[in-house]
Amino acid sequence: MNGLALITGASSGFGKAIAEKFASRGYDIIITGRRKNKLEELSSSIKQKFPVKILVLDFDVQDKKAVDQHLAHLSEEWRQIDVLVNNAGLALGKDYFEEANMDDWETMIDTNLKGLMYVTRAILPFMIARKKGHIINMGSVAAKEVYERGNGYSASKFAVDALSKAMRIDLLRHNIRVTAIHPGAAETAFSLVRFKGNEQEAQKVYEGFTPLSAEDVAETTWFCASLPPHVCINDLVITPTAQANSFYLNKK
Ligand code: NDP
Ligand code: 8X3
Repeated sequence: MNGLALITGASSGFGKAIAEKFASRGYDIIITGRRKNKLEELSSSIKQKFPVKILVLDFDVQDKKAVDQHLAHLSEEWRQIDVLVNNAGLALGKDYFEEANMDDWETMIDTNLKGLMYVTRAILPFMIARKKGHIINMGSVAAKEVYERGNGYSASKFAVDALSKAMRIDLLRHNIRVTAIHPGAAETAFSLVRFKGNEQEAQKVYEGFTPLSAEDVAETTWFCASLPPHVCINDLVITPTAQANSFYLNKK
């Protein structure tokens, strides 16, 4: 075993690819999400390929009690977490501020921001006791620039950016690395979730250019985690070559 990583939102997209990447490098993994069947499927497929231990935990990161029940009471073996990847998150809707659904705003803030805080607080005592650890927070280009109709999602990701900076300062005395990764357009279930199952709308997002893949983001996450312990990537923005930032996309 080369280490232990906990990856939230591992039932799909980036989290799934990150779990596979870490397992391929000999890491034991704790994989979390709400869809237990997806996590179990991933666990079985990884175990067929790599000799690693996997703990599946299904809970909603919005539910503080559930987060604590699942994470604060991990057995000694599963407390030795070297890397926490706070990846679980979503966008819901793409509407003008005055028209956006307030429940969508609340779900994004409760998941992307508060969920990340709950998970991190539950895990931190284990890292602090070991005087080491690496927290990797999944931000977005939407954490760097606000775009039209991105209001609530951008706000939640700006908060992730701010929190990553704050964690890096406060956790300095505990020798804990904090990295924020900010991807641009990547083809996962992200847009299908954002557009609430509307496949046509979701498909349009990725037309006319080559988006990032989940594997691209997993490779980058692994890169950050695999650097020597005295090196910390603070902030990393990764876009497709066809994308400069939230505004400029070179679509054919
Ligand atoms: P997916 O929809 O493919 O995956 C999202 C993951 O988050 C799923 O595993 C889902 O699991 C989990 N999740 C969502 N809500 C909750 C919740 N309440 N409790 C627990 N788990 C939850 O999208 P991506 O892989 O693309 O997204 C991963 C992260 O990357 C998100 O934070 C997203 O904002 C960010 N991102 C995505 C970009 C993109 O273009 N794809 C670009 C920049 C950032 P389940 O449904 O089983 O609970
Ligand atoms: C996802 C990228 O541009 O849809 O975080 O906000 S974007």
